[in-house]
Amino acid sequence: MLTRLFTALLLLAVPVLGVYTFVTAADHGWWMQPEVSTFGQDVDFLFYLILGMVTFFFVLTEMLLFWFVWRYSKKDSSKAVYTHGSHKLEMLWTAVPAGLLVLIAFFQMSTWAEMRFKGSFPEGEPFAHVWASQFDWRFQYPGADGEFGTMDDLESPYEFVVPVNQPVKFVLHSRDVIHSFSVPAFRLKQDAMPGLAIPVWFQAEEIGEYDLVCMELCGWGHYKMAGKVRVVSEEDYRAYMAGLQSEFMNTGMEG
Ligand SMILES: [Cu+2]
Repeated sequence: MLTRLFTALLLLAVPVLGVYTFVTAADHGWWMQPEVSTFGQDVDFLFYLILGMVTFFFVLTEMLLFWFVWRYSKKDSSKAVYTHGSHKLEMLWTAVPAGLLVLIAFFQMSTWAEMRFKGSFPEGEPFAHVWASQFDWRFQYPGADGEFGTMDDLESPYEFVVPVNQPVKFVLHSRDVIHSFSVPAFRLKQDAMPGLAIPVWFQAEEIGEYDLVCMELCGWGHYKMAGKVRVVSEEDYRAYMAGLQSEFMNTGMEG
């Protein structure tokens, strides 16, 4: 009986501690970084919607487990009911998750369209090509002629510099295996696939430095495949490009 009581209390502790950790996570710095992109709020809304559903059913099932173990922890002469299943119950627990999935599918449509549909992409040439390889990120800019694949292309490793409040479209590539370009503060994640050129876009709304991490286990050095996205003012962006340009020219002359 004691073990059953202990088990019951343990089952009670799991949801209580789970919810407590969730509620106090932000105070401990365990929560998500604040979002700073135009679609960040929409992604967060979907995240909280799904988290709410999951939390509800998690707490409900844990409480039921607790209640049954507690209720039947006494040793008495009552007999358990033997059942071959219930058609009604099976219908119910198929229909409810199916309904919830349809609900999620409905709510996510506009966000998905905004982030991934071709029609939502900013017009014009891409801003940069981003190359992932074991184990770094390289950012290729078009240089003074505004065209990619020419002699004056500029390249910088690890640091992606973009202007604030402007849509930034880039093309994502991989030189070897599957990587994933992820900037948590932008709520943006896209796999880089060898052989594919994948267009991606975002618009950052706050000046600052944000972590860029590889979100696909890509080999022994995956953990250090980190970079920065530096969001700067229009002026600073131009100055950065000019700096990159002169660095490129100088290296050319000395080399
Ligand atoms: Cu990687």
